[in-house]
Formats: sequence, C-alpha cells, structure tokens
Amino acid sequence: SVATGEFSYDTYHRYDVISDRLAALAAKHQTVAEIVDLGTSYEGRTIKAIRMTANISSDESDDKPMVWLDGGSHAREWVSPATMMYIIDSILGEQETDKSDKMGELLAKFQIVVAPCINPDGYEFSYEEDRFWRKNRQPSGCKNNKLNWYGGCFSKLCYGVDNNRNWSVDWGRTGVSTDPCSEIFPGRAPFDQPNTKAVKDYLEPLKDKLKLFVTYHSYSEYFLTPLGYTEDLPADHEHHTKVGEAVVRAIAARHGVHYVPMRAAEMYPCSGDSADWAYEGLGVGDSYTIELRPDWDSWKVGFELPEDQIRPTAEENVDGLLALIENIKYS
Ligand code: ING
Ligand code: ZN
Repeated sequence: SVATGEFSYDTYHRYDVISDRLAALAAKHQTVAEIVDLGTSYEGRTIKAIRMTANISSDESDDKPMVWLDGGSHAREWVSPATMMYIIDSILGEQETDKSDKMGELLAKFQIVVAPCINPDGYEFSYEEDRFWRKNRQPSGCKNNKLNWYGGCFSKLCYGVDNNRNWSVDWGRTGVSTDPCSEIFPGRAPFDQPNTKAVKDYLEPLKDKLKLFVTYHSYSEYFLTPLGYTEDLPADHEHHTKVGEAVVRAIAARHGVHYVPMRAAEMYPCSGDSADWAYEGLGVGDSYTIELRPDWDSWKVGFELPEDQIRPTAEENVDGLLALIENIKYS
C-alpha cells in the first residue's frame, strides 16, 4: 500500500495506486473520512468512494446535506480521476493549507462523497491496451448486432458500454448508437452496467439529502448545466446560469483559464447521461457536468493532457467547487 506521502500530482496513477491512496487517506483522517465500497466492476475491481464529514461516526453526520462528485466515468479522460484525488486531498487538508478554514466549514456543514474513478476496468484498459478507450469493458454484443447461423457473432464480439449513456432519463433515444461496437452504445437497458448501478444504488436512497451532483469529464473546458437530452429549458435554468457564471469566474481567477458555461444539449444532445438522471430522476436541483482541460481547440492534446497541467487543472477546480457549493440551493 502507498503511504500518503508518496502520491503525487505530477504524474497520472494506475487504479491500484488511486485505491490504495484513498484507503490510506481514510485511515489517516479517521474522524472525518471513511471508504465506501459502491460495487464491483465487470472485471472484479472494487468501485470506491470516500465519504468525508466532520465527526463521521456520529448519527447526525448522516443527516447533513450531501455533495456527490465522480470522475473517471470515461476511461481515457485521465485528468478527471487525478482532479478528484486532488479535491479529496484539499478537503482533508493534505493540500491547499491556505484554504483549511473553508474546508473545515465545508466538513461541518456537508457530507461530501467523492468517487474518483467509477470505470476502473476501462481506466486500466486505457493503460494496457488502448489509450483512447472510452467505455467500460463488459462484453456488449456482436458488431451491428449480426449473428451467424450458429448464434455466434457474424463478424466480431465487441466490448464496452458508454457509462454516460446508461442512466435512466430518456435512455436510448438520442446521441446514442444501437451498435455494441460504438463508443456511444448505451447498453441494453438503463443501469444494466455495474458502474452505473453501483452509483444509483448508493445515491437513490439518499436523494433527499443530495444537494449537489457533479460529474467530471474531459475535455473542452465547459461547465455543463442540465439538460443533456433536450433543448427545452429546465425549470431551474436561471439558477443554473447564475451558478455557471460564478463557477467559471472562480475557475478563471486561479490560472486565467476561461471555462465556458452552457446547457449540455447545446454542446451535443444525448440521452441517458448521469447529470440528467440526478436532475430529473433524483430531483437534485444542482446537477452539473464539468469538462476539464484542455480547451476544444487543443484537440491534438485532447485526452493526453500533459502531466504538468494536472496540478493547475485540479487547483482551479478546487476553487470552482467552492464557488459551486456557495451557490447551490439547498435547505
Ligand atoms: N463528455 C460528455 C459525454 O458523455 C455530456 C458530455 C455530458 C454530454 C452530459 C451531454 C450530457 O459525451 C465527455 N467528454 O464524455
Ligand atoms: Zn467523458
């Protein structure tokens, strides 16, 4: 296992290292942190989160308003799990000593649950086999769904479901493909994948406490507000616009990088994404997707964000998160 001192933000880390680091942090900060096992991936990896709140073993800590953050839904978006780990560090006071008062306040008021890498099989596959893999690694079916006479695949068996098309709101309608080989194959039914089901099973019973849901992707430097599946404006659109402005201002104040706020469907409409599920399925008014660095024009860099940009990306998103939490509507 990795001692807490050994983890760094000038390199990307394998899933085991991330997992060990989480466990080490929870052990070191026992009064405010605990590991949550959300479920098991297709290849048998434990999908973990860390739950952080003041006085974690007290009953009242369970009743506090909840913030959920997740990363690594898509395998190749390596800066997302890295940013999640840095945010966890910051909340626990391992980084950002200048913000320790704020973090103390945060832990007193909220329970914050962070799942840094909800697609561990895909993440590892993007190290071992294909740097640009997006989906998970569960066998998904035959290419174009074509079977031969013997019930096998006519051409080839494909792998992976897009974890961000597998949620239940407007599942399977737009921005998806029925071909199991496609990058945007949504599965055969909502939540038929261990990754999405693990998160759903954890959050559904807690939905009345859940006040903020954020899923971190890369890339393009966008702050995406609901909805993703339709151009129709949600009831909270004005609020989302206000939140978006505050968040991108806070992000830009750190390193001068201007994320662009917009509704998810303005980028490209798609059904079955997780932020729409939290917003409409669970009724969480504040539900967002953040697209981390680099910007859209840096498509040559794209998912391969240089390691020296991990830290600045993570730093500006600590500030973005603080602005988010200050601006959410909760009661
Ligand atoms: N982006 C998201 C995707 O799943 C998204 C963007 C989020 C679209 C929410 C619609 C709704 O395609 C990445 N980088 O995966
Ligand atoms: Zn993504």
